[in-house]
Amino acid sequence: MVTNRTFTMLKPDAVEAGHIGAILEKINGAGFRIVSMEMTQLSRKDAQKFYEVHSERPFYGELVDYMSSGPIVAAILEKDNAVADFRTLIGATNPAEAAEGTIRKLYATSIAANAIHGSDSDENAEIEGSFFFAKRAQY
Ligand code: RTP
Ligand code: MG
Repeated sequence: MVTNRTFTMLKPDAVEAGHIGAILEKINGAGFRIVSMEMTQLSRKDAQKFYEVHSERPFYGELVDYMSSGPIVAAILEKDNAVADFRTLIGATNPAEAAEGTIRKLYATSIAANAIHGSDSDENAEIEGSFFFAKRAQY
Protein backbone atom coordinates (compact mmCIF):
# COMPACT_ATOMS: atom_id res chain seq x y z
CA MET A 1 0.00 0.00 0.00
CA VAL A 2 1.43 3.36 -1.01
CA THR A 3 1.08 6.09 1.60
CA ASN A 4 2.11 9.61 0.77
CA ARG A 5 1.80 13.17 1.87
CA THR A 6 0.46 16.54 0.86
CA PHE A 7 0.69 20.01 2.31
CA THR A 8 -2.17 22.37 3.16
CA MET A 9 -2.78 25.85 4.49
CA LEU A 10 -6.06 27.11 5.89
CA LYS A 11 -5.98 30.61 4.43
CA PRO A 12 -6.63 33.89 6.31
CA ASP A 13 -10.31 34.14 5.32
CA ALA A 14 -11.11 30.66 6.69
CA VAL A 15 -9.21 31.25 9.94
CA GLU A 16 -10.77 34.71 10.43
CA ALA A 17 -14.27 33.29 9.85
CA GLY A 18 -13.79 30.63 12.54
CA HIS A 19 -13.77 27.62 10.21
CA ILE A 20 -10.59 25.89 11.49
CA GLY A 21 -12.47 23.22 13.43
CA ALA A 22 -15.00 22.41 10.70
CA ILE A 23 -12.33 22.19 8.01
CA LEU A 24 -10.06 19.96 10.11
CA GLU A 25 -13.04 17.66 10.74
CA LYS A 26 -13.63 17.40 6.97
CA ILE A 27 -9.95 16.61 6.46
CA ASN A 28 -9.88 13.91 9.15
CA GLY A 29 -13.26 12.58 8.00
CA ALA A 30 -11.85 12.09 4.50
CA GLY A 31 -9.14 9.81 5.91
CA PHE A 32 -6.16 12.16 6.13
CA ARG A 33 -3.82 11.91 9.11
CA ILE A 34 -2.36 15.20 10.35
CA VAL A 35 1.40 14.73 10.50
CA SER A 36 2.50 18.27 11.46
CA MET A 37 0.47 21.41 12.11
CA GLU A 38 1.15 25.03 13.01
CA MET A 39 -0.85 28.25 13.28
CA THR A 40 1.26 31.20 12.19
CA GLN A 41 1.22 34.34 10.03
CA LEU A 42 3.21 34.72 6.83
CA SER A 43 5.32 37.82 6.31
CA ARG A 44 5.04 39.41 2.85
CA LYS A 45 8.41 37.88 2.08
CA ASP A 46 7.21 34.39 3.13
CA ALA A 47 4.09 34.75 0.95
CA GLN A 48 6.15 35.99 -2.02
CA LYS A 49 8.46 33.00 -1.70
CA PHE A 50 5.69 30.44 -1.17
CA TYR A 51 3.80 31.59 -4.30
CA GLU A 52 6.89 32.49 -6.34
CA VAL A 53 5.65 30.22 -9.14
CA HIS A 54 2.86 32.79 -9.72
CA SER A 55 5.14 35.86 -9.66
CA GLU A 56 4.38 36.75 -13.29
CA ARG A 57 0.62 36.35 -12.93
CA PRO A 58 -1.59 39.46 -12.72
CA PHE A 59 -3.02 38.42 -9.33
CA TYR A 60 0.39 37.89 -7.63
CA GLY A 61 0.41 41.20 -5.70
CA GLU A 62 -3.14 40.66 -4.48
CA LEU A 63 -2.32 37.06 -3.54
CA VAL A 64 0.74 38.07 -1.50
CA ASP A 65 -1.20 40.84 0.29
CA TYR A 66 -4.03 38.45 1.10
CA MET A 67 -1.90 35.50 2.24
CA SER A 68 0.05 37.74 4.64
CA SER A 69 -3.06 39.56 5.93
CA GLY A 70 -3.79 37.32 8.93
CA PRO A 71 -3.11 34.00 10.64
CA ILE A 72 -3.03 30.76 8.65
CA VAL A 73 -2.86 27.10 9.69
CA ALA A 74 -0.20 25.05 7.88
CA ALA A 75 -0.23 21.25 7.98
CA ILE A 76 1.31 18.16 6.45
CA LEU A 77 -1.25 15.43 5.74
CA GLU A 78 -0.79 11.73 5.08
CA LYS A 79 -3.02 9.35 3.12
CA ASP A 80 -2.75 7.05 0.13
CA ASN A 81 -2.88 9.16 -3.03
CA ALA A 82 -2.74 12.25 -0.81
CA VAL A 83 -2.11 14.99 -3.39
CA ALA A 84 -4.87 14.05 -5.83
CA ASP A 85 -7.41 13.05 -3.16
CA PHE A 86 -6.85 16.30 -1.29
CA ARG A 87 -7.31 18.40 -4.44
CA THR A 88 -10.64 16.59 -4.92
CA LEU A 89 -11.63 17.31 -1.30
CA ILE A 90 -10.89 21.05 -1.56
CA GLY A 91 -12.53 21.57 -4.99
CA ALA A 92 -11.90 24.01 -7.83
CA THR A 93 -9.85 27.20 -7.31
CA ASN A 94 -12.94 29.32 -8.00
CA PRO A 95 -15.62 28.41 -5.40
CA ALA A 96 -18.33 29.20 -7.97
CA GLU A 97 -17.04 26.18 -9.93
CA ALA A 98 -16.30 23.93 -6.94
CA ALA A 99 -18.28 20.70 -6.56
CA GLU A 100 -20.95 20.37 -3.86
CA GLY A 101 -19.54 19.29 -0.51
CA THR A 102 -15.98 20.41 -1.23
CA ILE A 103 -14.19 22.63 1.28
CA ARG A 104 -14.05 25.56 -1.12
CA LYS A 105 -17.73 25.22 -2.03
CA LEU A 106 -18.58 25.27 1.68
CA TYR A 107 -16.15 27.89 2.99
CA ALA A 108 -14.51 29.97 0.23
CA THR A 109 -15.82 33.46 -0.46
CA SER A 110 -14.05 34.27 -3.77
CA ILE A 111 -11.41 33.00 -6.19
CA ALA A 112 -8.79 34.93 -4.21
CA ALA A 113 -10.08 34.26 -0.69
CA ASN A 114 -10.66 30.57 -1.32
CA ALA A 115 -10.24 29.14 2.19
CA ILE A 116 -7.57 26.52 1.63
CA HIS A 117 -4.44 25.52 -0.29
CA GLY A 118 -3.48 22.04 -1.46
CA SER A 119 -0.21 21.04 -3.12
CA ASP A 120 -0.47 20.21 -6.82
CA SER A 121 2.23 17.51 -7.02
CA ASP A 122 4.26 15.16 -4.81
CA GLU A 123 7.33 17.28 -5.53
CA ASN A 124 5.63 20.53 -4.46
CA ALA A 125 4.14 18.83 -1.39
CA GLU A 126 7.67 18.03 -0.24
CA ILE A 127 8.98 21.55 -1.02
CA GLU A 128 6.03 23.28 0.66
CA GLY A 129 6.07 21.04 3.74
CA SER A 130 9.79 21.69 4.18
CA PHE A 131 9.15 25.45 3.83
CA PHE A 132 7.22 25.32 7.14
CA PHE A 133 8.41 22.26 9.00
CA ALA A 134 11.96 21.40 7.89
CA LYS A 135 13.51 22.49 11.17
CA ARG A 136 11.18 20.45 13.35
CA ALA A 137 10.15 16.84 13.65
CA GLN A 138 7.59 15.39 11.23
CA TYR A 139 5.80 12.53 12.95
P1 RTP B 1 -3.61 26.84 -4.23
O1 RTP B 1 -2.26 26.79 -4.93
O2 RTP B 1 -3.73 27.97 -3.24
O3 RTP B 1 -3.99 25.52 -3.65
O4 RTP B 1 -4.74 27.14 -5.32
P2 RTP B 1 -4.92 26.46 -6.74
O5 RTP B 1 -3.81 25.49 -7.02
O6 RTP B 1 -6.31 25.94 -6.82
O7 RTP B 1 -4.81 27.71 -7.69
P3 RTP B 1 -3.50 28.41 -8.28
O8 RTP B 1 -3.69 28.57 -9.74
O9 RTP B 1 -2.26 27.71 -7.79
O10 RTP B 1 -3.58 29.86 -7.64
C1 RTP B 1 -3.06 30.11 -6.33
C2 RTP B 1 -3.99 31.01 -5.59
O11 RTP B 1 -3.97 32.31 -6.16
C3 RTP B 1 -5.25 32.92 -5.95
N1 RTP B 1 -5.82 33.28 -7.23
N2 RTP B 1 -6.41 34.42 -7.44
N3 RTP B 1 -7.74 36.61 -8.61
C4 RTP B 1 -7.53 35.52 -9.35
O12 RTP B 1 -7.88 35.41 -10.50
C5 RTP B 1 -6.81 34.41 -8.71
N4 RTP B 1 -6.47 33.29 -9.30
C6 RTP B 1 -5.85 32.56 -8.36
C7 RTP B 1 -6.13 31.92 -5.24
O13 RTP B 1 -6.03 32.18 -3.82
C8 RTP B 1 -5.47 30.62 -5.60
O14 RTP B 1 -5.81 29.62 -4.69
MG1 MG C 1 -1.75 25.96 -6.73
